[in-house]
Amino acid sequence: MLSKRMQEVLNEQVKIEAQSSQVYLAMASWAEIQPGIDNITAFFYRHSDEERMHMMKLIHFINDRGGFAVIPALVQPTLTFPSIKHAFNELLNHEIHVSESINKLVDIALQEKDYATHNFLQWYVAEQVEEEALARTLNDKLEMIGDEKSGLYLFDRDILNVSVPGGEE
Ligand code: OFO
Repeated sequence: MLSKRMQEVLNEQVKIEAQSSQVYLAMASWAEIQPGIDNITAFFYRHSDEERMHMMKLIHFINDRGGFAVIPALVQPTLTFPSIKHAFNELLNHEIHVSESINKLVDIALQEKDYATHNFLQWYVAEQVEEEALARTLNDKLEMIGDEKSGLYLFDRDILNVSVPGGEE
């Protein structure tokens, strides 16, 4: 059984994962109307889907443990970006913020001596390590490319084979 506090903070995480899904969905929609970046567009759509899955996993966990998962209202995400680089930079910053939030949850699970939730959260801890690493790599590549069109062409080609971490449930 979840404590009231644990339930509250897990529900806050439901909101963060839902918001992440919206943030990447907005990036995908913006990318879709930019010329020639179809694979970047697909990457953002995939990322949005993964975040929804992270939210669903939390919802089931809360309800399975005797709590009540609250479906949250969301904030409108950023809709347009000055460049692809800006969008990926926002993605990295967003993932850093999510990692901090997961770490706080882990702390609280330990304070509450809730070892089942602590165990459940380890999946998210590992997930955030991978997601941040991927976001950093992509940002580094974009930094190297600068404004070069040919570099962006190759970046878009290569991202086709990049899988977003944490796809499996
Ligand atoms: Fe939910 O993994 Fe990123 O944010």
